[in-house]
Amino acid sequence: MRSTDRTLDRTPSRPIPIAISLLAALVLALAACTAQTGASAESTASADESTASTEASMEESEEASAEASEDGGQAMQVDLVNFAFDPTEITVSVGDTVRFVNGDTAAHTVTEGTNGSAADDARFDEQVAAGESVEITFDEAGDYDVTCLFHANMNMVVHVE
Ligand SMILES: [Cu+2]
Repeated sequence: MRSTDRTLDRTPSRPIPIAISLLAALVLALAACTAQTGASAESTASADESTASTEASMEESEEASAEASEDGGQAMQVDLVNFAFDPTEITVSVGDTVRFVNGDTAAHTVTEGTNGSAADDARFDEQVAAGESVEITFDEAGDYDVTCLFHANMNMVVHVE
């Protein structure tokens, strides 16, 4: 088959209709052959790629969960976003410091109390400007209600144990 190809390839300019149609037929046949080979090669390659990408995404999710559990270990950040505490409930150990991060463009407070009112003997009452953060250390076990004096619907609980 190959030797025939070469012979025909050397005589492409000869105006012999039969030779040309033979050549054309061969070229078509070769093209079909090549296309099939190429197609199967591509499907094999894409199968490999999809396997590879599945493995990659599995690795990524494993890394992500590892990071999440690390963060969970440190765990002591509360975001003030969209006029809400996030999360609205956390549990920390005595002596832990919680960082309250204001992600809003408005100021908030981190105040012991509920529904926008400070507790009578509030142990913390910190104003947090937009984009700023404040750290509060919880030295005594107990459940601490936390609110924002500016936005009565901002409430959360910190459990210290
Ligand atoms: Cu607020």
